[in-house]
Amino acid sequence: MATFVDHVTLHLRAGNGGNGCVSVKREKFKPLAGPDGGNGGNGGDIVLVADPQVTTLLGYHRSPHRSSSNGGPGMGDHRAGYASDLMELSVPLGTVVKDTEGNELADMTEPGFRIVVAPGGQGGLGNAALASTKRKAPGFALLGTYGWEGDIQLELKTVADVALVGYPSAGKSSLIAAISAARPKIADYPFTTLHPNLGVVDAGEVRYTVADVPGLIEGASEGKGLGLEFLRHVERCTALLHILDCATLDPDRDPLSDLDVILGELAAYPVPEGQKPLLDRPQLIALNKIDVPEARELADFVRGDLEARGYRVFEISTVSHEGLRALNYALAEVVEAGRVEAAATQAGKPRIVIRPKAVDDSGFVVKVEGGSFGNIYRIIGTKPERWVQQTDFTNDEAVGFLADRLAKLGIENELFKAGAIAGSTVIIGPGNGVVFDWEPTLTSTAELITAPRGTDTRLDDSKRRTSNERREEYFGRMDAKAAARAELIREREAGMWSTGEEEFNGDVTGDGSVPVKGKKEGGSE
Ligand SMILES: Nc1nc2c(ncn2[C@@H]2O[C@H](COP(=O)(O)OP(=O)(O)OP(=O)(O)O)[C@@H](O)[C@H]2O)c(=O)[nH]1
Ligand SMILES: [Mg+2]
Repeated sequence: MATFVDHVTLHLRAGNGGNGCVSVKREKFKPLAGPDGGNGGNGGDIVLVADPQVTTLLGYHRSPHRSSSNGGPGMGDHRAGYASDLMELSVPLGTVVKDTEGNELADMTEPGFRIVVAPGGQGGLGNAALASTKRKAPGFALLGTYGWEGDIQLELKTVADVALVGYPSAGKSSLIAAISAARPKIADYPFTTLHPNLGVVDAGEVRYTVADVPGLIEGASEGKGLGLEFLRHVERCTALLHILDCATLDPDRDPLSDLDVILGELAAYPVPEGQKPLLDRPQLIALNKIDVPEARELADFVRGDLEARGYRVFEISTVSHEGLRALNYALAEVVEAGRVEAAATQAGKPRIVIRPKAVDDSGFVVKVEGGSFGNIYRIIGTKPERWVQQTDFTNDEAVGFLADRLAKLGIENELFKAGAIAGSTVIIGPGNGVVFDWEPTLTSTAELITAPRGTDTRLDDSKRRTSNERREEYFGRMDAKAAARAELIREREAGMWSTGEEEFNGDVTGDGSVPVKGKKEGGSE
């Protein structure tokens, strides 16, 4: 049995960038004639391309691991490394690309549509490219970065104009075989069709596609029979054609109740956002098997009822081919009308101009995490993480270059603000990342307190009192003194002090009513 695959998880690994080269040009009389190490080549991207020639995801089902090649390393004498070719994976039209969380990345409905699903790594700069007026002979080069590695999901949704729906053995596959060149399996047992079949029909000027999906039964929305799973393939159709079996031997079934059951199941199918629900699309009815005399009678009998419900009804036989022509032309008409409507809505829509947004990878955040040996400061950001990947940690010059780059980005300031001190643990990147003991390069106090330029926070909170404050303070002190003296005098009068008149020489400024013998009288301090 041919396998039908409409769902694949691809495991991708894009190529890594090549390392830059450290090299010094040597000539006979110029042993150190300047740096000439070339750049590493970029790793290959992995690109999905919508290709009308491809009809199945089977190849990806059988070999889901795909990887593009790495970039070559740079070489001496300014030779750049090999830049890897991108890898193109052709997928059928109608493939929906999702990430592992199920977020839609792209809908490949246009032939030739391309999407980079796994970007390759960047090649590292060689020492020739790193040379500048200040650093004339760099003794280091940058390493290549890693290519993207991960999983994506591909989901195939057939693109057809008309979808045939109905009970098993109603004659859907027979109809597609009768009106198109498709040759699906036909047999008199239910669920002959296990996957959708596509047929192309020519009706005069109009050419349209018809999809036959596995039969539906009552409870399909709860997973009975083959369930509603395959309705995914009719999501994009313009019109539905109900095939009703008028020659069924089952005494409990008749075309009208069959139709109601199918309508109920279709109503339960959730279409993706932004698309018309299945039952809002044009629907036609074909009463099949009228080559059988009883079936023709039954068809004539129910026709009126169906027409009264507003359907266009066709009596057909896929065996004798009766009524097929009229049905073909009617379907062509509906499809054509649908195309005109779609074109009109497209024309009415503002034209979408896609301007690639500048990728803002300049930002970074410092996160403070508690650890058993004090706080850990984690730096998350595209640039710092990439720079760390590009650094050869066995080369001190390269490490110094990294430190300069990080400081220039403002990471030191942010670390100060977050409360880091010399010796704090700093990690760049998620997970274990790269761990440093931080040695700040900033030294002056003014920088330490990170005040804006032209200000010094040390001067801000001045402790000098105003003269008013001083005066009040002075009077307050005097009042307190007077109160204390008055208290003492009262206590003495109350006889708490036996003698001590001689020792008490102070002035009375309190209530002053008690004459006290002393050396000075009425004087002030
Ligand atoms: N007499 C008669 N038999 C028909 C007609 N159309 C289909 N059949 C028979 O009905 C049976 C089922 O036909 P299929 O085309 O396989 O039905 P289907 O709707 O595709 O069924 P599933 O794939 O199981 O959902 C076959 O034995 C056909 O020969 C018709 O117009 N007249
Ligand atoms: Mg079938």
